[in-house]
Amino acid sequence: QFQKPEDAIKYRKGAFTVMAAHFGRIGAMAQGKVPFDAAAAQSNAEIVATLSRLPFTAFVEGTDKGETRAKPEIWTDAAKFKEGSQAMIDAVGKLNAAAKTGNLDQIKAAFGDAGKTCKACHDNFRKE
Ligand code: ASC
Repeated sequence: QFQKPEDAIKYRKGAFTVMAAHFGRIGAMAQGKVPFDAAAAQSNAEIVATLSRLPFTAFVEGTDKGETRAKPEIWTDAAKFKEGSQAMIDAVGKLNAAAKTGNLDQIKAAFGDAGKTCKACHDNFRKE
């Protein structure tokens, strides 16, 4: 699937970068930094939900060296990493469902929950 370890690293970082950009656009609305736009929230949440499924195929063994902050625990504690990644995928799925309702309070709540699942993996599996 990936020719070289660097390709896998680039791929997953790219997916996370684009996901963070779109997640952040919802966050800006959730935090009142930009006016709420239900259609924009919906479109951003859909992108986040799709992207959330991509990076984890690229945590191939041997890709903890080079331009990455991935901790070895990703591979030594793979079950916990998998659980954390699934929690994030589920949470952004709920954010996507909330965005479809167009209800800002629901979006705010789901955004907060999703952010916690991002942070949990960063705390456990990402170097400073
Ligand atoms: C973001 C983003 C993350 C998460 C995380 C939540 O907007 O880019 O990585 O939220 O900061 O704690």
